[in-house]
This record gives sequence, structure tokens and C-alpha cells, in this order.
Amino acid sequence: MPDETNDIGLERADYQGSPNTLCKGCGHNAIIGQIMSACYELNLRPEEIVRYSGIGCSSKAPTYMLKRSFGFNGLHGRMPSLALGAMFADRTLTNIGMSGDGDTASIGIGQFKHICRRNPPMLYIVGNNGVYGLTKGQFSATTEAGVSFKRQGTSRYLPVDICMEALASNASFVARSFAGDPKQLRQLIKAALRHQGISVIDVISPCVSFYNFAKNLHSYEYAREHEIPLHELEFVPTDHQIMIKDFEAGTVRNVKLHDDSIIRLKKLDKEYDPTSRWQAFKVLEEAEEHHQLVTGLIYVDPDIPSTFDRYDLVEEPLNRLGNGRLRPPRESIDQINQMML
Ligand SMILES: Cc1ncc(C[n+]2csc(CCOP(=O)(O)OP(=O)(O)O)c2C)c(N)n1
Ligand code: SF4
Ligand SMILES: [Mg+2]
Repeated sequence: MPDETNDIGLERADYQGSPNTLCKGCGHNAIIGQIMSACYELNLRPEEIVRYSGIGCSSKAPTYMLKRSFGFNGLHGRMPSLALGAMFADRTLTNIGMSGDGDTASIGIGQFKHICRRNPPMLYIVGNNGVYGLTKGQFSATTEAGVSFKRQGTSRYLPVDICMEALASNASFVARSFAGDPKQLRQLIKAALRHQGISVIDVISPCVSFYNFAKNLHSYEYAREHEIPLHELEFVPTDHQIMIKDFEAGTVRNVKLHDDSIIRLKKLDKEYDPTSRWQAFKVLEEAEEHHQLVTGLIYVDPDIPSTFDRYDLVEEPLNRLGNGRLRPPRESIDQINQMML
């Protein structure tokens, strides 16, 4: 009997990557699995996806998924400029960037903040383990202050909060999740892939080889015990809205994205409005103060124009225009030269 297929006739196996060399139990493996499932469930064609990354175990992760899609592995911390260039060349593709806390918040912080404010249509997912995993366990910009490693001594500085930085840089979709909460992570990834601007998902993704100590925020144990979901989240694509599950009246808030798909947020303990920047900053500040892992959709504005809405571009992807249409005619060049005399 053939395996089950999605609406475009593809099997889950069609979304697989090359053989995986990450450590067993690494949080990044869970992220890879949920990205593949999200793409399968959203009926995305692998050949119409581009994967981008920088350097690190997290940046190696895109190799282990979606091998039929395009892939660019950039310099350490330089994924954003690479991705933006490729997106300008062809706006018709779905863009998935995967980075690490070192790649994004240490060496790459400058590029990260600028890609957030430019708002290109891209999932920017961070496998945040609070350490440089690939180079065998140095402090990153997200390591908590006071953490001690045998060879490194004690971390002296307060950590960078990736969601806070994304929010301050005007990212239009900011979320936090945990590699040990696959259901929530998959729903967030699906919503992010349908959002028209940048979707930053900071995923606490433990490094089992160098930094999985129960008392630290980036460990499985701590994250499991201190996770506070802001809501129960469900992504409903446009063509599945008839199947929306019933929540009791008054407990649900719907956020409509540009393609009319819906993010359904079921209230848990507290009222939370993810369209309020003020509330987003407050919830992150409180989580930091109480050393808790707040997860879910922290902020979204579905209406901020994306990078490409800000330019007067032709409909056709630039990489398919050909020389004849890209080069100005001789007369135009002569005219410009004349103006400069
Ligand atoms: C310009 C440059 N500086 C330093 C390095 C060495 N280096 C490789 S990966 C890495 C850190 C990766 O950490 P992170 O992004 O957190 O990924 P992880 O391995 O933890 O998933 C560093 C410092 C490099 N490759 N290039
Ligand atoms: S070293 Fe750490 S981050 Fe790298 S693959 Fe192993 S567990 Fe994952
Ligand atoms: Mg890391």
C-alpha cells in the first residue's frame, strides 16, 4: 500500500533531507522534524522552497531536511544579507532561514536587526541552545550570566534576548517555543510560513553535549518545568476553515493573516493580546525577571508591508528577465551620459 500523501500528492519522505550528523537528542533535530511536517501539511513543493543558514550545528540543520529544495550556507552571522539577495532574485519561492544563538545574537546581531526591520517574507528560526555547540561549548550571547563551564570559567555578562531584539527592531512576527513542545512549534512554523513578512521564532533547543544542565534555562529539564504557554495555538489554512475546532465562546482570539488563513489563540490562564507591542515587551520583561520560559506567539502585525511591497518591482522574478530586458538600451545610456556633461 502506498504511503499517505498530502493534497499535492507528496509523501512525508519527499520532505526528507540528507543523512543527519547532529548528536542524538539535540534539540535542533526536533526543529528539523517540525519544519518538514509543517511543509508537508501546508502542501508546499520542496522545489519551491529555499533554505538559508550561517555556521553552527543549527546552521548545518537545513542540510538534514527538504533536500529537493534550494540551499545556501553562508558565512557565520551573514545569513540575512545572503537571503535578502536571493529573495530579490526570485520572490516566488518560500524562504526558510535557520540560525543559532551564536550565529544570530553574537557575530550576527547587526545583520539580524536589519533583516527584522526590512521585513522580507521569511521564516527566521533560531535553534537557541545558549552555547556555541559546533566549536565544542563556548559562551554565546544568550548564555545566562553566572554559568560556569570547566574550560571557560564563569559567564560574566547578562544575556541577549532574541525575541526582545526582534521586537525592538520592528520584526512583524515574533514567537518563542521549545524543542520539547513539538505541537506548539509546528503550529507556529505553519503560521510563520504564511505570514507576509519576517517571522522570527526563537526556539529553546538544548545542546545535549555541552549545555544541558538542569538548573539552566536552555536545558530540557528546566524548560519543561518552567514553560508557560501564553495560549493554545492552532494554525488554520484558508482551505481548512470548515474544520475549525470549537472552543467555548469568549476564550478564543483569531488573528487573520494576509492570505486569509487564521491563527487561533485559545486563552489559557491570562488574557494576552499578541498584536500589542507594549504587552509583548511586558511579557518578555516579566519572564526574564521570574526566570520563566514564556512560549507562543508573542507579537504579530499581519499588515506591515514586506520588503517587496516597498519597491516598484516587475511581477516577473528578476532572475528570469534575461539580458535583453535587464540592460537599458544604448539611447538611454547616451541620454544619462549627456545629462552628466
Ligand atoms: C567568522 C567566524 N568566526 C568564528 C567561527 C567559528 N564558529 C563556528 S560555529 C560557531 C558558533 C556557532 O554557535 P551557534 O550559532 O550558537 O550554533 P550551534 O552550534 O550552537 O547550533 C563559531 C564561533 C567561524 N566559523 N567563522
Ligand atoms: S554539539 Fe550540541 S548543538 Fe551540536 S549537534 Fe551536538 S547536541 Fe546539537
Ligand atoms: Mg548555539
